[in-house]
Amino acid sequence: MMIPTHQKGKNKAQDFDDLDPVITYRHILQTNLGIKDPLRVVALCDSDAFYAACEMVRLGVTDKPLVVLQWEGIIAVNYPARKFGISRFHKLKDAKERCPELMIVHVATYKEGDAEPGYWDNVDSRTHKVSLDYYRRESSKVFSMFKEGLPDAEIEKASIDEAFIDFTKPVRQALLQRYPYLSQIPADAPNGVDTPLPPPPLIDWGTDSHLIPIYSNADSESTDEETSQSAPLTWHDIALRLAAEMMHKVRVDIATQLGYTTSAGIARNKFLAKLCASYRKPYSQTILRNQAIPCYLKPLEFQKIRFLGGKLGQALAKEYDVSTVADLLPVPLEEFQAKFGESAIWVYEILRGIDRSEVKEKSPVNKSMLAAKALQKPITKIDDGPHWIRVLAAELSLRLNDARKERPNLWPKTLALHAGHGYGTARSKQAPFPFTKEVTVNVIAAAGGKLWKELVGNVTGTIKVTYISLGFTGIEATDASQQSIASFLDSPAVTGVKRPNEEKNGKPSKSRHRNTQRVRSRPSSPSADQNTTSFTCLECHKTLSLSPKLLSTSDVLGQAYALAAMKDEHSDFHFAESVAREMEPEVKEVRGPHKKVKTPKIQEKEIGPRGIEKFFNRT
Ligand code: TTP
Ligand code: CA
Ligand code: CA
Repeated sequence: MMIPTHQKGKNKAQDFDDLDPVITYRHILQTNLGIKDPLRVVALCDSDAFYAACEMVRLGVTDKPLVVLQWEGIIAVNYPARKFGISRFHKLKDAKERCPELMIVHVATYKEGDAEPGYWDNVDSRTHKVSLDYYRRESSKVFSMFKEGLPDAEIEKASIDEAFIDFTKPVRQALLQRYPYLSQIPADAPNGVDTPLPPPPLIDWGTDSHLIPIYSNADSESTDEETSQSAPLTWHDIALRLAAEMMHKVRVDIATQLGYTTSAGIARNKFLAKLCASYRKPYSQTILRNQAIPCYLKPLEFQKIRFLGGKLGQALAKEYDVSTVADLLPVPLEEFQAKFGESAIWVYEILRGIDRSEVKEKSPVNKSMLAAKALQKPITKIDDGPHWIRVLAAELSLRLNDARKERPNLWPKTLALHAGHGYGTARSKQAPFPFTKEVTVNVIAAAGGKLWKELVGNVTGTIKVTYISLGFTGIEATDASQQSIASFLDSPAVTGVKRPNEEKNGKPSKSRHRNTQRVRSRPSSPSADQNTTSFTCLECHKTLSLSPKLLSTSDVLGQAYALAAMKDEHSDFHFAESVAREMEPEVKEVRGPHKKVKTPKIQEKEIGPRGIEKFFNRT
């Protein structure tokens, strides 16, 4: 381990000094302490081999080795197949060699003429488009079971197969119910409500969870987990235990009712919960007690921590010539900030297991939906556009109608068509979406077809389109009176369709498509999961694309990895930015990856390249 000499003697930074905070009656009786709550408990629950598990449920397979393919690349491997040493990084040929009886399922795809995606024998990326709709639906089912099973918890869907669950509220209720004496401040309590709680009772950690060892010499494989836990119990430990019981019950219910096994991590914050969720996959849950945090974090290679992967992790490794969290602990905060900018405080804190982000339920309505396709075989004739528009329309129709099952009055304001060559500026057209009762493939394809004509109709000479997307924006719930307008408008006798919102604004649109306009940027959209060469960030709506050099190769898997790495790095940027925003008022002007904040030139010069952000891919 190489520690710069000038840091010797500055060991204060190594302290994990808040692992056993004093917990008083105020802490148990007050309910709005937020992230400062010493009884805070957060879990991350992730589905095991999710796409593979979805396919197993669909096909009624229970324990056969199975992988899910997207074109030539393996994107999910079930646990029976992992026993053969197969991973996502293998070529299909190698995977088959390792396990000749391997079941191989290609993800569903859309092809023209079908309103629903399907599973076909011969899929071709030149004519088909990947559909993740089935996985999205199964994901919603799992998510609904979290919500039903844990009505008092705050739940944040973090990705297609994982969710953060803030157990603080239900755990507090359970604590007061199980230990009712906690709600009575004793008459002789010296500091009233600020008196520490009495010592906690002894508890049995049970058998439903693994426990991360507290001592580094405890070999967790061979040592009885209970004996590696001999640190005095705290009320926070009891809170973790109660959360573990609730988490376990929901996980068992999900496995029994839906057939999906999940793994969960339970700890004091989101970062730590996520970090320990995969401790013993599959179908397991893990508790990280506060006392176990240092022992768990210190030996970790910091570049494997999601937030410290990518260029920032590389820069840290290079700067200090070290690899583990423990190696970086002696670096004082001031030094991180001098080298990497003010917002480097989050690096300093993450290394100590501190994460101040909240579990926040996201809005149930996705404001936009995008169906996109990168075309290996470019569209060169205007007449070839409608094929892809129908394919994209089928996906949009399915997704909107899925969303409408939950909220029947959802309505998209606008339909936008983007077509581009490579990943330069896309040409776009958008128009108010016609107000019809049923949003069928035909309705969308007709509206999209019209946009296509407007976009390319007057182009003379050849066209070359390698990227095409169709998207809804401004999806909102209309109210009941607007719905009756919808059914009125739906009648074929009605022409000159008006949209309720436009009526409210007193500016009825003259015709469905008259106010189409050129827009230069890609649409605001959720991440275009299916696109294998670029993605649009959910948060900043920026589209990031693979380099033309990589795109010109036929290394589909290499492209997939590069794209995954780019996504990770980009979301790390947002993480850094959000932490900086939450904690450091003076670094509020840290630029997002999408917008430039004008700063006086002189200041820019003084600051130089702006801190941490230079370590993130921004295009
Ligand atoms: P993960 O949760 O990363 O992996 P997993 O669920 O397959 O396996 P594990 O048991 O280790 O959690 O991803 C969830 C799904 O997302 C996965 O089943 C397939 C999809 N996915 C991709 O399509 N491409 C990728 O690069 C990754 C990482 C996942
Ligand atoms: Ca998973
Ligand atoms: Ca996951």
